[in-house]
Amino acid sequence: MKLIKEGYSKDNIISYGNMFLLANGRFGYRGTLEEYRKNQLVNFTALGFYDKYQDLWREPINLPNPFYFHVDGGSILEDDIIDHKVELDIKNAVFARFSTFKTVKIESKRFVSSFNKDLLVEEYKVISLCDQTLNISFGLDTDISEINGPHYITKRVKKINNSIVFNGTTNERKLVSLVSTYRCNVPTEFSSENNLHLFKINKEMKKGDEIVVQVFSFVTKFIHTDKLHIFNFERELERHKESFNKLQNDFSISIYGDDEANFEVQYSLYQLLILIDENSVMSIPARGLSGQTYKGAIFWDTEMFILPFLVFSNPKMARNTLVYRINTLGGAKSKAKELGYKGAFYAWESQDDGKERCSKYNVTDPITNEPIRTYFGEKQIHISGDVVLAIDRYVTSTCDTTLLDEGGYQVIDEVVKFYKSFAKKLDDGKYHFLDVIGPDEYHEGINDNAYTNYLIHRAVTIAIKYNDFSNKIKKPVSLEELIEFKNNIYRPSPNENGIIEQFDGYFKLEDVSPEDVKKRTKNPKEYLGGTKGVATPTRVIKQADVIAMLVFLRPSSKIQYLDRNYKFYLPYTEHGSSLSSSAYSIAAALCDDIDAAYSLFRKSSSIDLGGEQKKYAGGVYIGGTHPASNAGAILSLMCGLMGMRVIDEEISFEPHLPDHFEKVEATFLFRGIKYHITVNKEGYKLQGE
Ligand code: IFM
Repeated sequence: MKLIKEGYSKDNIISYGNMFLLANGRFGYRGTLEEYRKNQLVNFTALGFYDKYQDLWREPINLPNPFYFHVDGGSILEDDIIDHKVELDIKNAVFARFSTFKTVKIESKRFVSSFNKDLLVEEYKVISLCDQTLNISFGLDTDISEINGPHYITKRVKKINNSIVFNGTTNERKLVSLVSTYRCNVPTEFSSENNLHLFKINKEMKKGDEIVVQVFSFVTKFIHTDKLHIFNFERELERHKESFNKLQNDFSISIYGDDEANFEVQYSLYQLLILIDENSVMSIPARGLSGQTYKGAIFWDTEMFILPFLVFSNPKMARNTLVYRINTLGGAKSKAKELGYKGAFYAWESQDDGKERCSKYNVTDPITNEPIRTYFGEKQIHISGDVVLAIDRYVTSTCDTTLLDEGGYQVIDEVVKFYKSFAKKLDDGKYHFLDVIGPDEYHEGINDNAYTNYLIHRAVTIAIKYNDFSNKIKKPVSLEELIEFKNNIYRPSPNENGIIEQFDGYFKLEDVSPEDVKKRTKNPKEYLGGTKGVATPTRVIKQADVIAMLVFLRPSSKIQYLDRNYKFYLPYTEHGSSLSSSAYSIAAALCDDIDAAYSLFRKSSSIDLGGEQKKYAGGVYIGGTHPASNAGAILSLMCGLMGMRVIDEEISFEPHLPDHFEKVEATFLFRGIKYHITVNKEGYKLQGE
């Protein structure tokens, strides 16, 4: 199955870079063409390898580009193109390019090895279309694309035989080494100039003659250039495919009767599978490995959207993302302490060490370029509860309780301790959570956000459930205290119309639609929320909030209000975050609003395929891929349209399929058993292996 785009337009350079992204959970290489440079956003991004330059945002580093090629008469940036096509084989994670110019034809194939995680491979072929003398150059481009760089204080390049060895030192004094070997079927000369370290060919060519270059680029300090001869293109390609295919063994999902939607789902799955590294000690950043956007940070996206997919498809990787939270507990405790609380307040934007990396000025005014003060890091306290919920989801879906002993329970305890120290017991004898931000980030500093308060109640319930597991560790909060806390957490109740108020005072805000609010902006990139945002005095919200609470937590005493809340909040929701549509799609399906469920599901599944996507938050570029939306699409299909429910460890389905779907088939893991499910409008058939 392939994603194919024909023709060339410079307007697509950035979006195709995301769309044709290759990655292997450790490194990402954007789907750019070989003649591109940093202005075309060539990014070879490393997961978990961050650097800070001066007082700019700390972000993941990019490596130099080993796949730079320039052919006289064969550059899409300089020469007229006759035919052009790019392809992504999404079952095998292989990128290919075919371009015909007047005098040459170019064909290339590239993969980021899923087998050998430090290896990236490319084959580049130039076919002469006439008799001519041809100039070709290829090699390493060390003029690296960086948002908040420069990240290298030294860049040393050495040519050894047919290899180029790069050694760089970052501002944080970390060493980066990349060894790239270039195998070519004709002799070359070498020279370095202006950050381009190039092998050069000047050759008389007859019509039909071919020049083939194979590049093996290895990220390491330890490989000796002598060892690079061990790589064989075909063998590495086979190993890579085999390894990538293995990731698809335990999970698949197919829609029959809607080829477009089915393709988008397979593509969403691709975007998720390229982020799997079963040996990782890191988690999955909000923009995956598509570059440096959002500081390469891990947000609640992973716990609330990606992890539910991972427990069904790759429990090992699901566990890794939680081990990452266990390993970064220290960062969460320091953050709580710095802000005057006890326990663990996880970073809103978390990197390798778990410290808060969310800037106090996360967006800018697109007209004046002035930074705008935001409070995401200080006030979005739901992040800690999201981690607890994910731990519980992992344990209940896999039966792997070892995670609790290996730090999981400690995380739960420290989170509860944090919430206890954050809570204010008011005159009504209830614990309130004041001055927070909920998933709808537009309204800052609000009191008693429904999502947050219900989530905290659930987190404490989880702490009580696992209390026995914590025998070996010192408990920061006793069982009696836990029970007292839980029983007295204030959770806003539905009003006389059955609507749960998103936060205290929300109903009093101006009743206006997102479309009308947007008409009040002076610039299309303007940030709608925060102190000065046009949405702030209104009911317009960025994304699912009460609906996220009802859909993700399904509180048994409130779920009967889903329908009324869905109808109430949907018209106020801007879906300004890519996370929103999948939560609403599930709600819509459960409320039998199938048309809306289907179109919101398609909004999630097409996010990285050129559909609508927000590229700016204020003046700050936030483009890239959207793994949480990719996972959200799969969840909307499973938990919304197919109506999957897990009650008391029993799986059941209540289909809400659109009329044109013949059936949906899926394979997934649950509690160590592999299931096959077929759902059609009449019902479902579930089989365990
Ligand atoms: O985590 C989200 C947040 O909910 C909305 N802004 C973008 C973040 C990263 O996807």
